[in-house]
Amino acid sequence: MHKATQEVYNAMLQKDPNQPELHQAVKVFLNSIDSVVADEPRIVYHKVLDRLIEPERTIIFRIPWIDDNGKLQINRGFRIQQNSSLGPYKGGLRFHPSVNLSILRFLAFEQVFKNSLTGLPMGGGKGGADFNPKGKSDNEIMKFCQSFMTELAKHIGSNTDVPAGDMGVGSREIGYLFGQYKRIQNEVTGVLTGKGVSFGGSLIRPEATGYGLIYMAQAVLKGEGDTLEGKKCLVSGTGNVAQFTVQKILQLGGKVLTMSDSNGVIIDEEGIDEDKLAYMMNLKNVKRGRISEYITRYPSAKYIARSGAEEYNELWNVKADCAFPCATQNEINEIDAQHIVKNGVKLVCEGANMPTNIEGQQIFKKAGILYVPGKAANAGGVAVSGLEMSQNSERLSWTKENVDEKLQQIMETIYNNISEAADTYSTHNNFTDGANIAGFLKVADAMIAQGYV
Ligand code: NDP
Ligand code: 2IT
Repeated sequence: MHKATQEVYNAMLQKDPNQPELHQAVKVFLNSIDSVVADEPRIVYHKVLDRLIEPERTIIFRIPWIDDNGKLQINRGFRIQQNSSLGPYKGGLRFHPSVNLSILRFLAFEQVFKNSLTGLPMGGGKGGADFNPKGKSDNEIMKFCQSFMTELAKHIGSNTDVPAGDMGVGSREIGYLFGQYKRIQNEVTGVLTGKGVSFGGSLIRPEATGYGLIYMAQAVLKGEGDTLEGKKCLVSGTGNVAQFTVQKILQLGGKVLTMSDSNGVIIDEEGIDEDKLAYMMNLKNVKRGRISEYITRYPSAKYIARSGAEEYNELWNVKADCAFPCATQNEINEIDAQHIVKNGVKLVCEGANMPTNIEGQQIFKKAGILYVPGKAANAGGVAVSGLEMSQNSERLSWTKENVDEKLQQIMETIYNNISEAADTYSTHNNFTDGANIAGFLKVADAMIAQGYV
C-alpha cells in the first residue's frame, strides 16, 4: 500500500484494535483501490478514505424480553448506519450469538460498495443482535423481534434506513418486526424489505441472493465461452442463500454435490436433485431441523459432523468445477483454498459475505481461479430489496417475471462493470479489484460532491 493509504489503515487499527473482521474487510478493499487513489488527480480520494471506514452513526441498544418460562432475558442490539451518500442506509439484520461490533462493521462496510454496484439509490448499513434463534419457540422469536423493533423504530424509516434479513432473520422475523414498527409509528411504509407478499414484499426477494449468485456465475462463465450445464458444484450452507443457489444451479443443468449447516456437512456424490432440495427446504424452513437427518432419508450420502475447530472443512475437499460458499464469513481458510484448487475448481462465487479469508483469496489469485467476491456476487439480494422499495413507493407489485428479468439485468451489469474496472485499473478478471474500484468510485464521488461528509 502507498504511504497515505497505509496511514488510513494504521489509524483504524489504532482506533479500533479489537475488530479483526473489520480490519480484514478494510485491508482487502484498500489493497484494491490503492493504485487508483495514489496519483494525481485522484489523490483527492484519500480525503474520503477515513470517512468511509467511520460509520456515519452507530446505535447500540438493550433488548429486554421474557422467555416462555417467564425468565427475564437481555440481548444487545446494533444498527450501523455506515454511509448514506447514495441513498437511505440499506442492509440486513443478523440474529446470531456471534454478532458483535466488528462483524457488523465489516458487513456494513462491504454493504456500501455492494449497494453501489447494484446501480440503485441505496446507502449502506447493517444491524442485528447477539440473539441465538436456535431452539427458541415461535412465541419467543416474536417477543424478541417486538422488543428489538421497539428501540430500532426510533432510528429507521423508509427514507432514512431500510433494514432486511440476513443470517437468522427471514420472512417470519421480518413479519414480526414490520408488525411492531407499524404499531409504534402508526404508519404503513416500506421500512423493511423481504416482507410477505400480501403486505408489500416483492416477488423473487426470497430467491434473489441465490438466483443472483448463479446469474453472476453464468455471466462469468459466458465471458470464458462456457456455461453451468453439467458442472459439478460445491455449495455450503442450507439457509436462504444456499437453498436458492442450489435451485438455480439445478434449473441450469448443473449438479450439486454438497450442502452444510453449523453442525456438519453433507456430501452426496449422486447429486442433490429437486426432490432432495425440497426435503432439505422443509427440514430447515418448516421443521427447523439439522441436516444430519438427511442421511436417514438418503443413506447413500455422507454426513460429516463438525465442531468448527477443525483445520479444514471436508466440504471443500471434493472434486468439482465450481464452488459457492453460502454460509458465513471466513468459512474458507488457506487449506480449504488449496483443496479447492487441487480438486479442479475453476470458479468460486461468494454467496456469503467474506467467506474466504485473506490467505485463501491469495491462493485463488495465484492459481488463476475465477473468483467473484461477495460484494459483487451476492448483490442480487439487496438489489431486489431496492426493487421492493420502488414497488412500495409506487404502491404497486411487479410480476415474478418482471422482477427476475430486472435481477438478471442487474447481475449482468455488475459483471460488465467489475470486468471493465478490472481491465482499466487492474488485471483482466481480477474481480476483487474490479468490484472494489467500481463500487468505491461512485461512493467517493458522491461524498466529495456532498462536501466530504
Ligand atoms: P441463514 O441464516 O438463512 O443461513 C445461514 C446458513 O449458514 C445456515 O445453513 C447455517 O447453519 C450456516 N452457518 C451459520 N454459521 C455457520 C458456521 N459458523 N459454520 C458453518 N455453517 C454456518 O442465512 P443466509 O442464507 O441469509 O446468509 C448466509 C450468508 O449469506 C451470510 O454470510 C449472509 O451475510 C450472506 N448474505 C445473505 C443475503 C440475504 O439476502 N439473506 C444477501 C447477501 C448475503 P445453521 O442452520 O446450523 O445455523
Ligand atoms: O448482505 C446483504 O446484502 C443482505 N443481507 C441483504 C440486505 C438487504 O437489504 O436486502
